[in-house]
Amino acid sequence: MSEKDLRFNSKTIHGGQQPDKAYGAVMPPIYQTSTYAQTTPGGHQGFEYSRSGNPTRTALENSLASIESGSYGLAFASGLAAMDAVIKLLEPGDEVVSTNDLYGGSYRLFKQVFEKYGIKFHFIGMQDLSFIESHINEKTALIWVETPTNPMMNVIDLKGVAHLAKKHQVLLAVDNTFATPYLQRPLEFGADIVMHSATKYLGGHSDVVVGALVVKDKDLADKLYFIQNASGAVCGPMDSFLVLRGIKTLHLRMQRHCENGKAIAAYLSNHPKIEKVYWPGLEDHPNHQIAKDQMKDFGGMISFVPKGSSFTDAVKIVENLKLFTLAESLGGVESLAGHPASMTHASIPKEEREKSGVVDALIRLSVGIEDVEDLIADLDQAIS
Ligand code: P1T
Repeated sequence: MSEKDLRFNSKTIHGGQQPDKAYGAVMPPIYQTSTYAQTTPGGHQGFEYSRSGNPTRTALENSLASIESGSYGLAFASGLAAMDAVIKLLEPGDEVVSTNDLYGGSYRLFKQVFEKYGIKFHFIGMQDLSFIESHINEKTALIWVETPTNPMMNVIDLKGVAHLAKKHQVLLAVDNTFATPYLQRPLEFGADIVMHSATKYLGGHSDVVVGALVVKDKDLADKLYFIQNASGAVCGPMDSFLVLRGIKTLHLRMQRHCENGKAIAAYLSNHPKIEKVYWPGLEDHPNHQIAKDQMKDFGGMISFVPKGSSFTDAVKIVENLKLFTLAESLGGVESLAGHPASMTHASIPKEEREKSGVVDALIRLSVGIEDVEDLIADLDQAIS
């Protein structure tokens, strides 16, 4: 059976993988080496220096390409390092149209690092395709989409945006961290680049910081590989191994994240002390129909606002949680709670942040794969 014929769950385990050539190890060994012996200058077995390439990293990169329906994968030292490589494709004077609701660190990278090199970013709501199109001009080189967005859980029409990108001949990059390829595969909708913070669901165990890019086009892959090697923020062999191991159970974990997410979204929606729940699986979510069309299920990320709550009340709730750990990050097997305004999104100015709904009282949950009754009991005691 050719690998292309494999279904998604089989690809998480077998995609891009072969037993190791040396001893037939089923799991790619951790090639913890910086360099490789050469018989004559340039006479090596495919690897010469571990910034340029490492067999454990290659195994991860092949797996990433397979599960995202791409042809080429690139693994970086973090999600932000992967994004940094994408923006380095651009030239001074280029413009980027980006989602306005996105991870605070992504906003900080665009605004505080790359704007000073003459790249201009337009941060806009992406619910309306004609509004996106009105921000595309002859200088636009890239559309940057995060969907579902962090932390407001807006869902953006990937097929629609890919159509716009093709029409105007600009690149489309999609941060697929929240959805993972289990729920949606942006390259299948026409995106050019998929990006991940593999720190999250792909790794899945909160034990590693890694980033990833996947593309279909050879030229684009070559350009990104050049940047990866020239700038050097590569994923190390141990971290590559951990993410590979995580990917092998991605489908099982995601299934449970989605089931638990659904139960908790329903619990919060019916709670008299909760004002608003943001989860794309809820029928009253403004993008519920798009989510149904482009995602397999709705994921385990939920944001909510308690009724009449202030900054201090929201902080009190997250402090009262016992089974949910108060922490940055998401996507691990254990449930986490965060307060975006003071944590993950503190680097976005308050007025900017509040325009996209990230108010002081907002709480974000990364629902893990524990017994959901225990998670609900924990939320219950913390909210009351
Ligand atoms: O942390 P790093 O691996 O560098 O990835 C950055 C990143 C990029 N994109 C999205 C959608 C993200 O959520 C992140 C990291 N986010 C968190 C740490 C967080 O708690 O939201």
